[in-house]
Amino acid sequence: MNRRPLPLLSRRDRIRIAQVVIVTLLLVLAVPGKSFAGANLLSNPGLEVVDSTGFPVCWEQSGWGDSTHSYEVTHTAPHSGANAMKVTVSAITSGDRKALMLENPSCAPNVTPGHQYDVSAWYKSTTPNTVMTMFRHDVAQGWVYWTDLATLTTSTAWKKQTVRTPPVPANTDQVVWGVTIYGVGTLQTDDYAMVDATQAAPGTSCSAGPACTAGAWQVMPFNSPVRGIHAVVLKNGNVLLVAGSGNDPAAFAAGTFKTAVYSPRTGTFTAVPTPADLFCSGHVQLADGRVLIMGGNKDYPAADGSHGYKGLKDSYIFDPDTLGYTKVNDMSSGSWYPSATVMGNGDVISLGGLGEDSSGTVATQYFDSSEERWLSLNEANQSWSFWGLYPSMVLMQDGRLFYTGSHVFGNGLPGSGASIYDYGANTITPVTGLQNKDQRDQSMSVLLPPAQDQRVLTLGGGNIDSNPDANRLTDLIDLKQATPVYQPGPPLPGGTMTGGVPQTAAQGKMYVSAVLLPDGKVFETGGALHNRADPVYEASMFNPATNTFTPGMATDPVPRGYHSSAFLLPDGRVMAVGDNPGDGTFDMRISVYSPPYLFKGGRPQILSVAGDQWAYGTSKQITVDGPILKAALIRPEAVTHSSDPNQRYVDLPMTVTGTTIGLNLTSNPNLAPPGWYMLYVVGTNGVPSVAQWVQVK
Ligand SMILES: [Cu+2]
Repeated sequence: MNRRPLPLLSRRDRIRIAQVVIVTLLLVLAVPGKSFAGANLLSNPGLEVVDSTGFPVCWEQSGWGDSTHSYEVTHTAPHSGANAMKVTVSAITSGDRKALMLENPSCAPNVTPGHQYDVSAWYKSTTPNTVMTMFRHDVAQGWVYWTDLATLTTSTAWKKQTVRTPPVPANTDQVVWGVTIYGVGTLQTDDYAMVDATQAAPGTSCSAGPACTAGAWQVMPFNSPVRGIHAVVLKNGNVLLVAGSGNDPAAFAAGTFKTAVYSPRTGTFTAVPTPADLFCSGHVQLADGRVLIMGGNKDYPAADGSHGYKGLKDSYIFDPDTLGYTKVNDMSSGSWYPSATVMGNGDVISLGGLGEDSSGTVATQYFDSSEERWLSLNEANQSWSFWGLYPSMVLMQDGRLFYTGSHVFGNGLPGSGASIYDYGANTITPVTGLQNKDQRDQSMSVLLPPAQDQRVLTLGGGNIDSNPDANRLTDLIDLKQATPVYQPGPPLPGGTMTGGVPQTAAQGKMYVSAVLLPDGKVFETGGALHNRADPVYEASMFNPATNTFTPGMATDPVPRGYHSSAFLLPDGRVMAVGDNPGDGTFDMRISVYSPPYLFKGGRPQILSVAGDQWAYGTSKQITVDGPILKAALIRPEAVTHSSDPNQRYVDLPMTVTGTTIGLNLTSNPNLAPPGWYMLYVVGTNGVPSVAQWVQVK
């Protein structure tokens, strides 16, 4: 039974000859140490959960060469539980057979470069021709052979083999390992374990050292080929990075506009021909997962000062399947820095930005998703209001839009700086309570998890015109109230400036990134103290259940100020791109954050989902490999300039029957606008699964 293609066979083949030598060396070098009380990082370590074919979940049969062999999940005298794995080779002329962990993001344990791990398995073997073998996932090369660890001597009784790995090489994020048999005989295994052996942490559930509480960043060993100003997570897990001219007037003059699609699992990029200068456009995923892109840069400011930035009317749909842009009709007004919010019916409302003549766009621009076109001015309700640049417009459960006060460039809107816009009734109602509304430039607003609670958090901000120290303000609002009013939230934790200089008590940050995580917390990261200057190194975790920040999360080693973004990847990590300081340079580095939950144990496995289409108000059955705490849908991000008004986390109440779970989707499309979502479950150890993609419709 081939459970997946085995692209590594040739590589494994090549290293076969060297194995005996390596094993001998490692047996000398790798002294098994005492194991600490750290979490077992493996999924299904006891082989107790099997899939529909009866084979253990997260394990696979592999190997190469010419042999007569069989795999069996045996129930006869396993080391513990009901299952052990038995590999029998009855004749062999070349090659080997392996029982190996699955090389996928869900099953492969996450590791930290530089750390060592104690790996162990219980076994019985009738042949000494056996070896524990390890592969690693290199962020630039994919899965590659890493090392052999230890032979398993013959034993008729259950015996435990423990070996400590060498330090994990740089640029590694996951490993898999297993046992190989390359002689005639029978090898049984059971009760695998893998524990971070780097930090002694007796009595805790995590032994990964500081990463247990702070998480950890990795800077990729390659750069983005484009200036990562706009980032959209696509329905296939890849990331659309749009630069257009990338804030480079020379590129604009040359007509050089760039887009790349990044594949996080392979570290590869695909260049996409870009039809217009989509620099500072708006973007949002449509119900079918294609990306609607609107506006962009018609011109840079004139050298003689006769005009400022001008907005394009152009609009395109990017298709993740064909990697192409298709033009749709023009918007009614030019849009440089427009917002884009998807509505419960799948239509899109775009507000704000600068028009073709550099003046503020006052039109409400409405994209009809069924006709796939922008309505003309008089087909859409018009309030003729200027909403500023990238106004954060969050869809409320009753279909109105909450303007959070988060915006880009300069002062907030006149009045209280926040409001509720009812498109249908064509009314705008002021919302009070936003603190210091004229210093919330490039703050960030998020609809807190779960969307059902209808609470918004707005974080930080500054003002590029008056250029004060950015602030630590946060504001919370409960949109379920009849007359919602912002209340002051806890201050953003203080960070450090360049050189490790601590911020003063009054200093905060603008260019904030806030990312909803599968466990229902909000990771906030990045930022700077001043206009395109003075990066702030600070990251924290906001818990919506307690309205508190946990300070001291690991900070991105790369400055992330103007034109930076951070967003959730399907595997539960956070990716950050961009930084465009005042000297005009652009930081092309990519960093990826592993939250603390990735160090606390094996990941829960979503074994099956009853189809990827999901109608409102219905329950979807999934099966999992063990008890889970909760389940949620997260809308993939489409972020730029600290602005992603569509980011949301939709709680899925569960009907639990053992490991079969009915997930109940809201009947209100305003809580979960149609589109592709990432479905996560969270295990009892607080560790989230890798996402499964489902389409809500
Ligand atoms: Cu910009």
